[in-house]
Amino acid sequence: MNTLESKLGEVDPQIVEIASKDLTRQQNSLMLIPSENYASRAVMEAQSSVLANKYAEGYPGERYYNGCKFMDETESLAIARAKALFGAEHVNVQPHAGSQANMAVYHALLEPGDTILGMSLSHGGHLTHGDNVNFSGCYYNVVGYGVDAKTERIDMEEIERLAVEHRPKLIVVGATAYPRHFDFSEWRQVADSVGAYLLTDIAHIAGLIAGGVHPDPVPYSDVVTTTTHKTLRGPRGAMIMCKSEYADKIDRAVFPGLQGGPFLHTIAARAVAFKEASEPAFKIYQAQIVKNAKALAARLIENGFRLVSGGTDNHLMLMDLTSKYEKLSGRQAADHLEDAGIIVNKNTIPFDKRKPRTTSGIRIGTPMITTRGMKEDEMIQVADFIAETLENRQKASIKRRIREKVNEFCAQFPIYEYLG
Ligand code: DSN
Repeated sequence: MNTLESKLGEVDPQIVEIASKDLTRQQNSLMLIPSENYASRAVMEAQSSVLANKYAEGYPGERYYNGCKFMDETESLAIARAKALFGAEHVNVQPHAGSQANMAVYHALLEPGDTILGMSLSHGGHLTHGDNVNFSGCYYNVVGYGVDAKTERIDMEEIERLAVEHRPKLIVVGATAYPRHFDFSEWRQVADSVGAYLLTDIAHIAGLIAGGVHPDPVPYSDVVTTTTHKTLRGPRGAMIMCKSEYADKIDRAVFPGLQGGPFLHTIAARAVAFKEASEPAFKIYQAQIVKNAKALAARLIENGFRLVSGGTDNHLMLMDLTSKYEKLSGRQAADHLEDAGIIVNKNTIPFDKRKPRTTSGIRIGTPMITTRGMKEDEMIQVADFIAETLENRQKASIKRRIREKVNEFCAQFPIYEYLG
């Protein structure tokens, strides 16, 4: 865990035991949730450092507390590294999570009741892109867009039509379950044609962008938000990047608009992650994530599964279960797979007939299995484990046997080495 492990074991053995059990689960499972990753030991050490002990409301050089010299150094370093990594004009590293980052952008640039155009949750968007159970759907007038029924890809002519019809003040591009690239220059053109702000939410693909294997939104967007713990492989947290002209508004929206004291220990850990992401090995890692996703997708298709849009360009894929097992829901499939040590999440597919708690699909991603060193050859085995489990989902003894095989397979790719 960290250098405090022995002390923690003395003070609170229950917490150590729970964390140790999860470490074992993480080692022995095929973790395929595309929004998760294994943060490095260096990231986790920074997170558990003494920087957690300080209030530092405000920004470097302008704090509301004394004693912030080293908080300023920490936050300035994180900002400088993020700017260099993404080529951003201005960066705010304080948002505690992705939802807060998006909320801050709306708070900075919109008035309640303004119109936003965002991807519907059921087609792959995020709750904060305007879903009606989220603050974004409550306080703003939301127009949702989805994918084309035939291609299951975003149709830019349809986006343009919606923009012209509804004149949004802000357009959100980004997704949590969209397996294809975004062409950000086209989104910029649409935003310009109606005078809208362009917000790009790269939470899922930030690592791919930093690694140069996904088109870069920064030159085209007014504001870019991201979490730091997905493909970027840092600690849980978020940040906002923007053009200089929005810097003051964004900063004031984060603090004092929405948050109080920043979490400097996680900001330190973000700085570590940005340093790791600027190293050549990170580019190789990101390229491998994509190669693995393509190999996994190809083998799942060979196993008779239909993937939304026919495949993937990024780190994730959406599997439509109805094509092979009409009665099997995403929820049931994810539970059966967990029985075999394979962790995915249920997910709606575009035009899903089932509800979000049930779903007809599962979402599968390669960031974690790539972190532990798996390559294209291993993707064949991973896809075959998934297929065999779903085919034998009612047979507990077969699922138990697959679980043992998954254990043995995972043992060849120890996460302990990566975690230090
Ligand atoms: N919850 C995240 C995901 O799993 O994609 C999005 O915030």
